[in-house]
Amino acid sequence: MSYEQDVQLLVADTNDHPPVFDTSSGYEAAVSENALLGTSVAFMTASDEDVGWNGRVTYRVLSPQFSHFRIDSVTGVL
Ligand SMILES: [Ca+2]
Repeated sequence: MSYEQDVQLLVADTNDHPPVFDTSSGYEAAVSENALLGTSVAFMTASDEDVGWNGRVTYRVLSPQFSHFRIDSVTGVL
């Protein structure tokens, strides 16, 4: 007795690529001491070769020394 069954396999992407920042233009920025609160001073951009959720890039400021800055988690505008 034998039996055959077709099976579909879904190969899902794994999170095996880290985000890579585009530093070709650098991230140096200067801001005037008289700048208004909320002034944009830099734009960060990174890409991730993974697809879907694993390729999603969000931005956060982690260093306490930059606690006066806020970054848009989606756009990367600092
Ligand atoms: Ca990734």
